Parts: sequence; structure tokens; C-alpha cells
Amino acid sequence: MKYYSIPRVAAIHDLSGFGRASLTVVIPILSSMGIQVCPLPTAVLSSHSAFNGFHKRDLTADLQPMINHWKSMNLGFNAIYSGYLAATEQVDIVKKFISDFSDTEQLVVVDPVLGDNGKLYSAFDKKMIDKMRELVSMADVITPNLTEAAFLLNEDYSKEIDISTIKEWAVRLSDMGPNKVIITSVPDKEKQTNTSVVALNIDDNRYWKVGCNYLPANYPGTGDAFASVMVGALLQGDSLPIALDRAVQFISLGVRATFGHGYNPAEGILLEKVLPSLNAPVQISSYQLLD
Ligand code: PXL
Repeated sequence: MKYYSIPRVAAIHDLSGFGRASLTVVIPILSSMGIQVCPLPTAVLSSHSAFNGFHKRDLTADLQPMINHWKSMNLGFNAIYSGYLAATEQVDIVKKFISDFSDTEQLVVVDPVLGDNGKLYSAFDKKMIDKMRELVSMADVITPNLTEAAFLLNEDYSKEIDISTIKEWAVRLSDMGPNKVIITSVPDKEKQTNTSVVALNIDDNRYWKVGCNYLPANYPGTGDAFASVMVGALLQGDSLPIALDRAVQFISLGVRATFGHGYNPAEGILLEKVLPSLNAPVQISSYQLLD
């Protein structure tokens, strides 16, 4: 990996003005972790798409000219990190960006943003799922939630899924290309608000699990926050299970800081209250090695 005094990430996500998702989450988290974020915005929206009546400007036509400028400046990145893409045509642009800017030591993280709770986000259709598979094949690390994992594998989404099936899904996702597969929002059959994150590292063929005791509320943008902490932690040199622990603990803290206020969950977790915790060393670790 090239040495920069501050590690540098190209962040390919949308900018949603209200609601704490995508770049408004990615930038503060990575900046707090001492990492420079260089955004390549895929779209500008007045709010994320869970609010009614949002206005959106798709930036597909602007992406390549922006990338060309970065190329002319000979920029390099320690990581390329993609999330919400605004149009299927953007996938080919991002694929080319990865191959043009990649060096062997670089981390490529693809958060295959497609949907949640068994449903596709309103802007997407089957074509986006097909294109997202192509992008996943170029990644080192992917962070699908259970819904996205099901779409990528053309499987049915079920909250009744068992751990051996999740492990099998992780293997099939890694067969597409990535050597670290991290599946979030894996339900706990016993308790609805408990979920876990299950990860497979192909390099040593080990599976990890971190349980999360979330409160009964759904906050948009938590997937973006989770993946961003993962990117930051891996760039800081954390092992996969410690990075998972840090990301889960950060989201849990954010959910707890927010839940007591009883405000509209669509506004996202009160990130501003918990950002400083990213600078604290890991105090308790709860990861489990699965057999
Ligand atoms: O958090 C994922 C996300 C990102 N960007 C936009 C979204 C969503 C989820 O709803 O609407 C615009």
C-alpha cells in the first residue's frame, strides 16, 4: 500500500441532505478515525429515499469526468469504498475506476446497497442486482445485509435462516470474488431485536460471529455506518474480528443514544453523540469463532 501520512479512501456513495445515510455518515466516521475521505458522489438527494417526496439529481454523467480529473492529478487511494449507486450504468464506471486505480495492496470494499428487510430499495430493480454481482466480483471485502445477500445469491429472504445456511451463503458469496464476506442483520430466531454479524475470511478459512442487542427500532444509515467503521478499522490494521467488534459496538452505542429520545427513527442514529467513541481503544470484545 502506498504511504500517505493520512490513509486515503475514495468513497463512492450518494449525498443525502437529510437523514444521516451514505456520505453524511461515511465522511464523519472515517474522518474521526483519522482517514481522509475523497467523495465521488453518485447522486445528490434532498433526503435519503425513506422520506416521501425527496428530490434527486443523478450524477451518472458527471462521474467519468470527475474520475478523469483525479487521473490527471495522479491520485492514489489506500482504499476504494462503494455504497449506494444511483443507476445501473454507474456500475461499469465504478468497475473501471477500480481497475484503473487499483494496486495490489489496496483495499476494495463494496457495500452492495440494494435493500433491507427482504425488500429492494424503491429506486432499484432486478437489473441492479445483476450489475451489483459484477461489482462484488472485484471486491476484497463485501458487507451485504441478509436481504442483499439473498438478492445476490438469488435466494429467498427468510428470518428463519440458520447459521449453517448463512455459512454456506458466505462461501457462495466469496466464490464470486471477495476474500472477506461480512453478512449483517442475521436474525436471532429467539429474540426479534437481536441480530448478528457473520463473517468469513477466506485467507484462513475462519468464520466469526458478533451478536448485537439492538433495540426495537429501525434506523436508516446503520448499514453505511457499520461498513464505514469496518473500512476505518481495517485501514488502521485491526484484525477482522476486532474490526467487526468495533463496528457492532459503535452501532449499538448509536442506537442506544438515540432510542431514549423517541424521535423519528428515519432521521438515523444520533451519530454526533457517539463519534468520539471511535477514538477509544476496544474495551470489551465479544466476537466468537464459529466451527
Ligand atoms: O443507507 C442506504 C441508503 C443510501 N442512500 C440512499 C438511501 C439509502 C437507504 O434507504 O435511500 C439515497
